[in-house]
Amino acid sequence: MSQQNIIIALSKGRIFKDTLPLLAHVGITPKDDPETTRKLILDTNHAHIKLLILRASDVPTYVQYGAADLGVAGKDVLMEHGGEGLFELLDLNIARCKLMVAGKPGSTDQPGRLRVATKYTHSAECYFAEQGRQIELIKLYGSMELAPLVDLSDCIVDVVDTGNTLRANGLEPLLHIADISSRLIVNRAAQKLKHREIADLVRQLDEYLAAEA
Ligand code: PRT
Ligand code: MG
Repeated sequence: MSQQNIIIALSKGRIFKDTLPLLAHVGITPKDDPETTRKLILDTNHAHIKLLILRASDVPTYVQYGAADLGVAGKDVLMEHGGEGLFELLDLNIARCKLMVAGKPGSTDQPGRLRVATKYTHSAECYFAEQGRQIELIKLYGSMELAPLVDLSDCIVDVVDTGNTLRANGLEPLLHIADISSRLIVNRAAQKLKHREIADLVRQLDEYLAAEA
């Protein structure tokens, strides 16, 4: 039986770096390094397996529409996307961080409507609705830490790892929204049509992750 093509969507930076050892374990080696090549489609040592290099927040979209069969995306990105048409196959336990409300100490204690600056508008809306708190959302695309410093907002919602970026700007993590790690995702069509290849890959990755844990 001939092997079906498998396209895996990834982002460069920490997700690519942390996914490389996982791919190596299942015998997949990219032919180029996305940090140095300008190519957005990377060949691998297997003719039927290619990697797409995307903006982290675009990975779920490429997989949802079938432009990629599989993808590696942070749970923060998946929560924001909504997960329509996607299945989470594995928690890869990489690129771990926490989705947090952050700000100057005590900034969420004030009564009334909180002004929340974030790129995670959906997650922020859900979280504060659950808490029964009225907020005003201010959509940003980056450098969220700046917003409370210039009084654009009372607080921010962002992912935090070491907390160094917050600290360097006089902010601190205040409220925990979710623990985040990256997930292997698939769309319904690939799951059905490429079941054998994907199940094989998932089994090997799962064994590796279990041994690492
Ligand atoms: O950069 P771009 O806008 O293209 O997209 P992105 O920032 O979403 O991508 P990328 O590659 O930075 O992150 C990909 C995924 O890694 C995210 O979706 C998260 O699931 C996960 N991840 C893990 C993180 C971090 N740790 C992290 N620390 N994503 C971002 N950060 C940021 C953090 O917000 C802070 O600004 O890194 C900065 C340093 O963090 P501290 O707390 O260690 O100082
Ligand atoms: Mg980034």
